[in-house]
Amino acid sequence: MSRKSAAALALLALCLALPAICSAAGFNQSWFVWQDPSDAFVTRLGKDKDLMTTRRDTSKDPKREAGLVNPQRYAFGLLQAGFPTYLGAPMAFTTDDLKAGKVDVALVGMVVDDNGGECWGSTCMTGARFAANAMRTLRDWMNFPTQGTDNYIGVDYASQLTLADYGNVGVYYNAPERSLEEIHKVLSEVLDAGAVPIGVGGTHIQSYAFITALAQKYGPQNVTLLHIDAHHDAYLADLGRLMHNGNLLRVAVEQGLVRGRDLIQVGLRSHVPDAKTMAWMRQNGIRSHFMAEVLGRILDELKGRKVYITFDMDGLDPSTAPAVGTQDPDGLTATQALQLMRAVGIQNEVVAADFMEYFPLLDDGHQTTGIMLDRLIRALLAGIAARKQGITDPLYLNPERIDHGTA
Ligand SMILES: *[C@@H]1O[C@H](CO)[C@@H](O)[C@H](O)[C@H]1NC(C)=O
Ligand SMILES: *[C@@H]1O[C@H](CO)[C@@H](O)[C@H](O)[C@H]1NC(C)=O
Ligand SMILES: [Mn+2]
Repeated sequence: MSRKSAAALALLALCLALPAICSAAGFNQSWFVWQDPSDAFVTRLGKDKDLMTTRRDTSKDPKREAGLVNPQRYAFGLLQAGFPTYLGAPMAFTTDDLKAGKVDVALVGMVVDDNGGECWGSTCMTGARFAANAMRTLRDWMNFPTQGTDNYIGVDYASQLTLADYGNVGVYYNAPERSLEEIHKVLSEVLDAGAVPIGVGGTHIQSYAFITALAQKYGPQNVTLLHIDAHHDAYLADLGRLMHNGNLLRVAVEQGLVRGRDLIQVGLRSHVPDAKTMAWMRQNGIRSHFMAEVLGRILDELKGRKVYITFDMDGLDPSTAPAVGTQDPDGLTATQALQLMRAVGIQNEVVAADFMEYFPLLDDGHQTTGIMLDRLIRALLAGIAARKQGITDPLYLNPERIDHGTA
């Protein structure tokens, strides 16, 4: 069998298994690079290969109208009571729920971790899979879901935006790349409803599924990536994997999903990239902002673009975010990162975001990193809400919050 007809057969098989993917306009099978049928990794999958992602039979569930389901018992909605959801948000289970609920932002848990204890599914550090649920049960007594007012721009995002918790995405054992197909599907459900997905996790490899889902919705190379990270994640080395959390952006550029010049990186530092990788990054026009010039030109570069923010928590300084797999000193401060989230939310149409590589098992007793992650999401929501209210200056400060309200 020729390679071409083998690929066509594989596509046919995939369409039979996942018709939603193949019927979707704008989807290109070759984005899923790991599905090369000549690769033993793919053909080794047994008859139960889709068990982890087969959807539950809901035909016997009580009938209900599509819409949001609020699992909170108490009006004040303190997160430690009732049932844990992101920011105390109501739950949605399907695209129809998101549509009927007119949801602006859907939070999605990303539970793919290190590859069963091997290195390079994520870092050699395991535990990022716990981030998705840990953020629902954060011990943070300032974390009132009913009081979502940003302290800089004075916008009450809790009343301006309709949020939903869209649950976690399924995961395959020992096959993180396969999990990306399911993540792609779930994110597409959110995007189809016109909502902005915000992912919480989890290994950074999962952001590749954000990129494919956005390419399906907006066309490839039509969304700008704002990538906040200590590391460039464009490693030339595959390390024996088709994809890992250090090379996903190189694969995305190579597959034509993102143009190098639409990849804007912030916070790079550490002992990488090496000269060869740096040359590849320059050839592809990637705009990398090292800590040496952070925040200087980023807002200008982003002007007028549709933006997907992918935030690796190790972009922050370890004193701000100790619970990451790959600590690197000299990172973004809390103030810099929160200002960036607010400003981009105001200036740009943010079409997706994720906050990745949080390792709750490595966090301190105060959950310093988890609380930081929570505040990053809130700052972004405040920016999005401010934009909705008509605020246009990315560096806007509410006059009531400065100069004793006399400004
Ligand atoms: C990119 O977006 C523009 C404007 O929405 C659209 O006209 C164009 O077809 C898109 N490109 C692709 C490759 O889909
Ligand atoms: C699908 O993507 C590949 C690269 O990943 C590209 O070579 C090919 O032209 C694309 N096909 C279509 C129909 O867009
Ligand atoms: Mn990363």
